[in-house]
Amino acid sequence: YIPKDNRYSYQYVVKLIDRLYRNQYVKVLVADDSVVSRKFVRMLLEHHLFQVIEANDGEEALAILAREPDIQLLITDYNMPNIDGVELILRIRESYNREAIAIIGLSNDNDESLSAKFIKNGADDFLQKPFVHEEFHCRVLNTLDSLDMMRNLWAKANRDYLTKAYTRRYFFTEHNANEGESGTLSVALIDLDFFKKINDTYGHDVGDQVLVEFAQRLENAFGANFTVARFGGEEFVVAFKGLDSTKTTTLMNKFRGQCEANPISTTAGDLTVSFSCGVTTKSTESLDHALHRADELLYQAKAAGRNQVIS
Ligand code: GH3
Ligand code: MG
Ligand code: MG
Ligand code: MG
Repeated sequence: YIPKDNRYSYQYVVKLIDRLYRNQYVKVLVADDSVVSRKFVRMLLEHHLFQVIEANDGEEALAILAREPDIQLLITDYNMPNIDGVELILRIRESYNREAIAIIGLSNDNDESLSAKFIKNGADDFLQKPFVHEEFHCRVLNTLDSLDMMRNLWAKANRDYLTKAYTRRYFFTEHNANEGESGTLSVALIDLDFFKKINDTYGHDVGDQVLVEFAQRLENAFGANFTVARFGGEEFVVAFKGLDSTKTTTLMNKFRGQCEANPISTTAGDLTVSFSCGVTTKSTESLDHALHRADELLYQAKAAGRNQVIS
């Protein structure tokens, strides 16, 4: 795999080897109506260890994407029956942004405006057929590097470093993006009870272990249509789409029971951790306003002796 041409830098070769290792887990979709062209691109990709899936037109590419959400790269031809490559990209970009999937356009048309057309409509890059193999590999590599970088940045901004729960920032931006959506939304504001005592007794590391496990339990507790975010130190929020506060309270109480019954195992032994919770349903008010109410209910739960959910 190491290029014969020794002008490549040591760093480039190291990057290539690292990339080759990761390529085994990367799915690439190749959409092209020409079997010869498709097989050729498959051969080049498989030479670099990628998992390749083929589509012989745009419709098939869309169907494959719908059932295989973990495809990282689409390489698409321009001229294809029914929908062409640019139209295909336009449709994909309606629901997949550049962090979701990278796209490279291909064509053997002599139309000089085609590369700009591809890129303006959502492709990350374009290659004129026939191309030099080395150029193909460089462009695929660069495109996937950019995708990785975008995903890393996204994760850093939107996932909490310690618990991997969503950040406060994600919680609000996601909600603002869906502001126009109708439907019920309930929020549960959670604060661990006497958490400072865990830190003081067993140390900050053990406190961290509790936070990680607690966030994981929240993430696994409620099935679909909910979002868990870490709001502050030992404070979490869960937003439930389509549930009123009565149903949300029932779910939170069930979760509270599970926490009571299952101590969290840490390096300092098994620790039973309880939490207090305020639950409310958002009306036409702002999210801030609803959270403020949830915070007051949480305060009441603390004042009433902790380890309870109040709505
Ligand atoms: P209450 O039942 O009233 O909520 O009591 P509490 O002790 O949980 O409340 P308090 O707000 O006094 O303490 C929260 C503690 O959480 C204080 C802070 O040191 C700790 N904390 C915040 N962030 C982290 C973290 O990332 N890791 C660890 N280990 N502790 C944290
Ligand atoms: Mg074609
Ligand atoms: Mg607190
Ligand atoms: Mg607390």
